[in-house]
Amino acid sequence: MTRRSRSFVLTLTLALLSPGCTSNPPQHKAGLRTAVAAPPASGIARQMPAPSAMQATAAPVIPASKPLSEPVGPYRATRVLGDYAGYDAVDQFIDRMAARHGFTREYLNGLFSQVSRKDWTLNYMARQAGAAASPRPGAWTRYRAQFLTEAHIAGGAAFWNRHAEALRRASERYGVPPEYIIGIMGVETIYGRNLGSHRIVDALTTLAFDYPRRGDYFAEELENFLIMTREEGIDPTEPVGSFAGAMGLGQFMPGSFLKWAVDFNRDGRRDLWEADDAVGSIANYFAQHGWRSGEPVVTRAVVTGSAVESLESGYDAQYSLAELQRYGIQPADHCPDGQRVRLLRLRAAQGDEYWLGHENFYVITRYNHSTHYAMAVHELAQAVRARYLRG
Ligand SMILES: [Ca+2]
Repeated sequence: MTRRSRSFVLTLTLALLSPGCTSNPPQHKAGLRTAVAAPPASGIARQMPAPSAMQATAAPVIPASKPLSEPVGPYRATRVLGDYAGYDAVDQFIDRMAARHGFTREYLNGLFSQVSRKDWTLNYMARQAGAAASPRPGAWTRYRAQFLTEAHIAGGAAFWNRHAEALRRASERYGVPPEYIIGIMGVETIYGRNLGSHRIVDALTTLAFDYPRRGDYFAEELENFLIMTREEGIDPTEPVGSFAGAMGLGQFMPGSFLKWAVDFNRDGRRDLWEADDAVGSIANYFAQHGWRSGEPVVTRAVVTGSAVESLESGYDAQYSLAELQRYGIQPADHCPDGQRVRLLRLRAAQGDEYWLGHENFYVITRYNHSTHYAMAVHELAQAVRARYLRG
């Protein structure tokens, strides 16, 4: 049996089982999930100008617990017309969506006939691919200045005041302090001010079929997006967001939406453009990635001598405190006992700064694989907290 026909049988089995099993979801869910390979998605986040949750792996998440609902929108065609006419890869993608998820080809042909190829995005991605990888002196100071602005800090304190109840509830349920939830939204979108205006279906289709370097990743996100819009009853041409397909206040990619978004205001929908759902979803994302309630994020390091320069640094570079001590590196404050830390070097305008990143720092990098990103979230969180408490 081919993979496609096997998927079709599984989908059919699922569709037949679902109606009578609402109180006991079928046990096929896990098997279906693992039937789809998840490619690594690292690397691209560092090349993005605006941070986003696109680091999350794009393994399609198959909604086994709900019966299939009808996709939304008046789309119907016998073949794809427009920008994506004649793309074999698009036709194959449509075949896969039909076999694996029960979409009709007529609907998807009609939908993809409405999609625009975004040449601006392709040109931008091509330029980014050649960008320098290692930070130059002063890089951290320049990066930080984009996010530690008055608009970010005052806006964060105002957001906290406006949404105090949801933030308190999320903090209690998931163990994540409000200021870190706010820090993510501040860095990502300035609390909804910069949500992006690119149609998600255009962004993901363009990157899936015209950007070979990461085409597989974006094709899986496109698959997740179509599942998401069907589950949530949204016309796929409606959602807008970043040029790379990230959505809402926290800029979730569709795969992250399916796995970690929550209906935190309990209105029956997961809507990441709505503040309460965004707050709960970001807190859930952190909790599911191992946030440790009550533990610190970073500790400043005091460095003696120059041996530190021979050590690898970055959010993946882990050491024990004893190892670091041999290289002249000590924490400036008390650190949690017995834990390994990550040695972080930030290239500030006044010289390099060294910090020790704890587990919670690493959790922030799961949102975007970047030391600069996680440090900006941390510093903004602290600045917003100070402003909020000042009143
Ligand atoms: Ca909701």
